[in-house]
Amino acid sequence: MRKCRLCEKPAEIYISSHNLALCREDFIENFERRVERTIRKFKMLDKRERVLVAISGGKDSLALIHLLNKLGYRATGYHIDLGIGDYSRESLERVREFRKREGVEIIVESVRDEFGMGIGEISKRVKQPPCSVCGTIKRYMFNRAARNFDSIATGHNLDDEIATLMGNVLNWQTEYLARQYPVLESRDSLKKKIKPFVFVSEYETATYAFVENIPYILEECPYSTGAKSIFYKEILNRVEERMTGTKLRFLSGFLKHRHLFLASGERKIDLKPCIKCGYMTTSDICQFCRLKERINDKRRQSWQKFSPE
Ligand code: Q46
Ligand code: ZN
Repeated sequence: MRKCRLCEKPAEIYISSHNLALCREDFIENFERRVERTIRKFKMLDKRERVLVAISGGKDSLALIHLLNKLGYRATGYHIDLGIGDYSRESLERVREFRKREGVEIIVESVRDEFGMGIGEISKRVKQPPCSVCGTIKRYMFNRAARNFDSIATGHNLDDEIATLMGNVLNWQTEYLARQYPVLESRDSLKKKIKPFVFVSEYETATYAFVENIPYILEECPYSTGAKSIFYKEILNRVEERMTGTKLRFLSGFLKHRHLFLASGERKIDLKPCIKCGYMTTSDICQFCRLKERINDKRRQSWQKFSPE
C-alpha cells in the first residue's frame, strides 16, 4: 500500500498531476495551502476585504466558501434560485443544509421574484437559449448583490478554466484570451472577480468537498447537456490520461504568454448608465432591464387577450 509522502501513514488520495500520494489530513492541508498561495500570488484578497461567493449548490462553490472562511477570510455566500425545476429545488436544499451546518451567511435571491417565472420560461418567451438568458441574469444579479462587497469569488476550477481556454484558442477569440485571468479588476459597475480554484482540478475540489463532509448537489443543470465545455473537458481528460500534467501546463503556459493577446483586449468600450437602473451598459437600457421589459410586454399582451373590454 502506498504511504503518504509527508507522514508515512497509509495514503488515501493520489494527485497524479503532482505525483503525490497523501493521507486525508495532509491532502486537506496541501489543498488549502495551494489555494492560499494562488490567492496571494494574484493578490486576490486580503483578510480585511469582504468577498461575495457565488454559490450554485455544487461542490466547487460550497468548497470555496468553506475554505475561505476556514482560512479566516470574510466570505458571504450568494445563491440565485434559477427556477429550473428539481435541479433548482435540490440546489437550494443543499445550500440551506450547508448554511445551517456551517453557520455561514448566504444570501438567497430568486429569478421568479424578479420575472415572475424561471429561466426555462423566460427563455421561451424571449426566444433566446436558456444559457444566454441565464448568463445575463446571473451576471446582473451578482453585481447588484455585490454592491457592498470588495469582490466576487467563483468556484471555477482548473478543468473549467482550461475548457474555456480551449474554446477561446480553437476560435482564436483574442479579446476573450486577453481577459482570461484568475483576477479581473473592477470596472464601472462590475466588481472585481476572483477564481481562487484555478490551479486545482475538479477531482481535487470534489475530494476536498468529500473529505470535509460538505453536502452538495451532484446533478448538473439540465440545460448543460451537450454544452461545448463538457466536450472540451472530456478531450482534455483524455489528453491528461496519456500525458500527465498537460492540464496544468496548458494553463500556466497560457498565463506566461498571455501578454501576447493583451493588445486585443484594449479596445475601449464606451459604457454609460442604464436609464432604468443605473447599471453600466453599452446601450441606453441594459440587457437585464430589456429582458424585464420584454417579459412584461408579453405578460401585458396575454393579459389583454383574456381581459374583457
Ligand atoms: S448557464 Fe445554462 Fe448554467 Fe444557467 S441554464 Fe443551467 S447550464 S445554470 S452554469
Ligand atoms: Zn438596467
